[in-house]
Amino acid sequence: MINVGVIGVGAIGRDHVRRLTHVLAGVRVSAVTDVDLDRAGAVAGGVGAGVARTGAELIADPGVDAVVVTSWGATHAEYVLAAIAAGKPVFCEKPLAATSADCSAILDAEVGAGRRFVQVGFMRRYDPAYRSLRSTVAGGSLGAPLLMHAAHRNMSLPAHFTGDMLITDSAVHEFDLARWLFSDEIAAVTALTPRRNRRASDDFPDPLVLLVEMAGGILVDVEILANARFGYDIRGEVVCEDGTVALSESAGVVVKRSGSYAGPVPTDWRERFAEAFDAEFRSWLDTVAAGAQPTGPSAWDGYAAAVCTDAGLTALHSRARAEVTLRERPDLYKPA
Ligand code: NAI
Ligand code: ISE
Repeated sequence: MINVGVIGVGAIGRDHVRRLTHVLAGVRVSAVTDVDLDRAGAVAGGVGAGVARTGAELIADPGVDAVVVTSWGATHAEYVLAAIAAGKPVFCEKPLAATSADCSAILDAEVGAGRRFVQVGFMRRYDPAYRSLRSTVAGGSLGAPLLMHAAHRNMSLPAHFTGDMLITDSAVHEFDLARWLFSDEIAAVTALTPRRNRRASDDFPDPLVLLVEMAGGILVDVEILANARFGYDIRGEVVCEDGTVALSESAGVVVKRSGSYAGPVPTDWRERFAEAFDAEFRSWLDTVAAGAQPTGPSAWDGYAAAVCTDAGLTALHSRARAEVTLRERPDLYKPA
């Protein structure tokens, strides 16, 4: 039985506690913490876990074999570094850290330790539809990929969500996806702000369009829409020389009646990516149980995505194309 400690039990922290308790086998949540200790107590009480007063205390707890970090992005680096220092596997929700400099410090810590401890929560890599999209492109039957059209539409976002978070918290998924889908790095990012949604405040760039240039020449356009209202709508279509491949409408039934057809649209990431979240944790827990290094998205992937979000912020604020320059990839993160 793997004993997991969870730091930060807000929206996704609670969902992962549920998953670790009721969905996945061979694991239990042994400790939780949150800056809101009442919230930590309520969650811990529901699953028979202990409450740690701080993240540091939870990481040091000998009853915690592995750590899940689901607090706010700006707090991730501190906990991930502490877990590496304690020699414990750590699953960190995206973004790995708030800046590429913080991510770089995490790379240095793993390189110093001589092994990987970190898996980053880029769960879309485990989504069956995205996996099929990727294998179709890689299979080559459609010819070389040229373009990708992507849309990331949230029904609404929490009140504390800032304009910058549309890049650091939302578009970070597309940056990782583009790198993974095309096995290529991102070279530059440009940000465009079309007519503002009437539901957005003056300084909130909703919608936002990012033009993402891959090093190999593929161009990815990403629509970020914060107030879609009708549902959580994640779209992706890759245009290749001899055809296209796209994510289909959500799984489920389609009803045809009176000359029209309709089907369900998910309401949020919990629903749309439930299978992907389960699969990413299965994969992570398998490596934890085996005492092996994680095989999922690495600290390098978290770092590369953060360099892209840094560039996206520069592009948004300067209204200029921002280039992406990565540090040299340490051997630890080179493909075997
Ligand atoms: P939230 O605001 O609902 O929950 C965050 C929790 O962390 C709160 O309970 C807060 O009190 C706690 N917290 C904040 N700072 C802390 C600290 N220093 N130590 C301990 N606890 C602390 O936020 P949400 O939506 O759950 O997001 C958390 C993280 O998960 C973010 O990094 C976000 O980007 C990521 N996320 C990932 C998703 C995905 O699709 N992979 C979906 C939603 C969130
Ligand atoms: C949230 O943090 C997530 O990661 C969701 O997957 C994303 O759709 C949303 O925009 C973010 O705020």
